[in-house]
Amino acid sequence: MNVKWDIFCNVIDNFGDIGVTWRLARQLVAEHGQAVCLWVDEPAVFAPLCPQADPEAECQWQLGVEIRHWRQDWQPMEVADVVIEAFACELPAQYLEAMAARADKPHWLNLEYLSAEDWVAGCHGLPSVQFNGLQKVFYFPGFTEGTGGLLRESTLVERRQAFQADPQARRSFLEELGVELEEGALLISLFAYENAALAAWLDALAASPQPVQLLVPVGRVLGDLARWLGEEKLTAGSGFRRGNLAIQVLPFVSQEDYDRILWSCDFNAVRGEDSFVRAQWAGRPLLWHIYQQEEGAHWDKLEAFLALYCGELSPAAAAALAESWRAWNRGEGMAEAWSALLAQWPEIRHHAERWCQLQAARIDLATGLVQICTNSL
Ligand code: TRH
Repeated sequence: MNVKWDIFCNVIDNFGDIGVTWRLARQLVAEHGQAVCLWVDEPAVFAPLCPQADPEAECQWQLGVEIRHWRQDWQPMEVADVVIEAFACELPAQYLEAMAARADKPHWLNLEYLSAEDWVAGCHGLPSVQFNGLQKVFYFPGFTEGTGGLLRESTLVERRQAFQADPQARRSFLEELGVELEEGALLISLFAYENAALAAWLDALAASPQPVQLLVPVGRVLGDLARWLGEEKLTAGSGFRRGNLAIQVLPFVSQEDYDRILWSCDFNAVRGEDSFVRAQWAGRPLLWHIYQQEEGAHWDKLEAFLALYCGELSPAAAAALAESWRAWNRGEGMAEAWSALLAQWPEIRHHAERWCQLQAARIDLATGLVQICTNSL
């Protein structure tokens, strides 16, 4: 049965909203044979994630997904069998009316933001009757039993492991990006928001006895990097050396290539939601720059994840890892935190793969959604 899905994405900020919905849409088509239309209000933000996309197009097909420009002046459209509003975006009023008028009522779900907090399992899957008489279900991604899982393509972990087991594949991929691996260097990727803690971390990396290569995709952290380097402006392709630290600014690449960057690196600094999850699938140690929320609500999320992630680490490794994440998000103290992290490196590295395997043993988000939505259609 060809089930039709409409996924609505309102780009609030950055790339996370469209990053998650584009990934979900692709997987629903490729692995579950669903017919998916992704409505996005800012197609220009979609284009960097999918370089072959046309940022101006009203409607286009990419990898089997229909992508449509979600305009303010909504034109009546046939309602899909499954309607996903991503991150509580507000559906067009006419579309809501058409949903209520449809003979076979559609499945209506709100896809929530990711959080490791305890309450998530209790709220995942809860229905709520809306003003138009329809029931809306709240779908919560998560890391534990009873939550909606994480986005993970069916062969992702195997493909990642095969890549990491093949040094030539890694070298060739990096060469295509203009990165020459230096003998014995620690390779780090850096995708972050503006961060006052960066300078102290870079000082520590430059002074490190081991050579370090830092890859920085263009983005919000470039201003802090430029200040530390004493440069006016940084662009993709530029490279610098300070002490034992070599820095390269990379272009923003497709989601698939960004995965390969994460798989290639020994350590990944990531941010937001989607790159945070992808770094976990890379099976390598990571540093999370969480998206800041009002009244510091993000600190509860950060601590909830740390409590889960560090649960099986020794007290010393758990403390080093947690303190480095806190320092990074506080904006100070990265020099001490980095040296404490290095002291626990073998255990933290081993744990990253173990955590990935643990999470990969759980149902993935797209499959979980399909189970909820298509079983009763
Ligand atoms: O861009 P973000 O900061 O998005 C954030 C978060 O989702 C946050 O939770 C949300 O509230 C806020 O937006 C509105 O970080 P995130 O989630 O990691 O999304 C980045 C996307 O960009 C992700 O899909 C990976 C992708 N990416 C590429 O495709 N190529 C690249 O070169 C890079 C650096 C990233």
